[in-house]
Amino acid sequence: MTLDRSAALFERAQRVIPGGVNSPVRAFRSVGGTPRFIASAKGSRITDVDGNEYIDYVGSWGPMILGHADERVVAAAAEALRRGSSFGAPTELEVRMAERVVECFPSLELVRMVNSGTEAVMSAVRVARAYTGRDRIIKFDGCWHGHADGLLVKAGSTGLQYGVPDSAGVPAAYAGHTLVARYNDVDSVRALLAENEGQVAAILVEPVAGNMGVVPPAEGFLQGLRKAADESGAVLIFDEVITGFRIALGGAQELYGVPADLTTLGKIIGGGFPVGAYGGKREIMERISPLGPAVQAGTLSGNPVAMSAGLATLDALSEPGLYEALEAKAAALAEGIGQAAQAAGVALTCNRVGSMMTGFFTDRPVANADDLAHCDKERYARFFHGLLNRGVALAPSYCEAAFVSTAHSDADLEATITAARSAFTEL
Ligand code: KE4
Repeated sequence: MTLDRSAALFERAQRVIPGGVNSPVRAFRSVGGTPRFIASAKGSRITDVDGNEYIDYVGSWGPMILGHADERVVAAAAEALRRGSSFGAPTELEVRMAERVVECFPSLELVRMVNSGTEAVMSAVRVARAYTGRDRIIKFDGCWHGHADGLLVKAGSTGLQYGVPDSAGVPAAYAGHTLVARYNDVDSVRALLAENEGQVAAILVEPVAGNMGVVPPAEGFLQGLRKAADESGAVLIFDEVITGFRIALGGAQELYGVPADLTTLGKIIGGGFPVGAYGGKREIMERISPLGPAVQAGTLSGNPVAMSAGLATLDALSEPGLYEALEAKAAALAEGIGQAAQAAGVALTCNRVGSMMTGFFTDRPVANADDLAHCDKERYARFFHGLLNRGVALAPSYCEAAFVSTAHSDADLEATITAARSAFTEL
């Protein structure tokens, strides 16, 4: 496998882009080696600039649930583009997107489009503070909600993998309003609520964590957060940027039957274009301008091309039986990789919810960020490269998710399991 062009591009990139990448995880720093510069992608496959092809389980970190360059999405985006890429004025497409989101998420009465998941969560936190008149928020160790200042506290994903869960450049005054609880531990939330009585504006959670690797909610965890929020007057915010339309059409709220007060979305609803959204109860969302005093705005919010690509994606996801088929594929993959690890005598814990999953190199459960301490990160890095060299692309970080798309064929899954079987023998 030659990597000459990726290596040369990475060299060039580092002269003009911090770390040579526009998002840190892409730099391969936590797994080592040469980041692959991608030339194109189609279906379940991506091809790098040296012509190497990979079965892709990064899926652009979640958006590509239909696989890459899905014809329906390409056609919709191209058609929108021909009518003009951006107007800075309302369009019917935004109304249709909002209606679809509200239809799929019964807890949402009003929804606002923005341009990233970061912007969605930042805005949701602001409106929760405006609604409650309170300043503090509770987040969970290992959860990532994008890079808004106050959320870079014990942050997962980029925070975890680069050992900076508390980012430089964030004034203590901002971070000081952020309280950190332990995932899957409602008592840790109740303790913070008691210590900060009447001061907590929101409990913010990934209802299925995807940024400390995949960590499902323990039995009763989400229900416990719902009860704690109701009793304390805090707004319950489900960050469904990953899980929204990923694990069910109605996300984690559909799967677990626990409604949030505010929900954030992103990734899939843009079909691969920049997007985010936040929404929830009318009485809360009416605090946002132009109705209320909480300000939020965006030049490209509700962009017609992103809306078209997103709507085409959501149309395709509404196909009866689609999520059941996706579940079966992901379950088969997880089962096959688990068996391959066992056959090679490799300790592997696989956490999976629907078509998002993570294999942790440990023989113990992984139920919160503390549990990552007993996971072998170096082994993950070796496994990552073992698969990459065999034409399979996982996330270049132990604390991210792998995503199965509707475009992954049974042959792709078989090839992946075969590659894993071989890679496990070299760990
Ligand atoms: P963006 O600002 O990257 O669109 O979304 C931020 C965000 C918010 N909430 C959750 C639950 C998220 O997972 C994310 C972003 N996810 C990461 C991967 N874990 C994006 C990849 C990256 O940072 O390059």
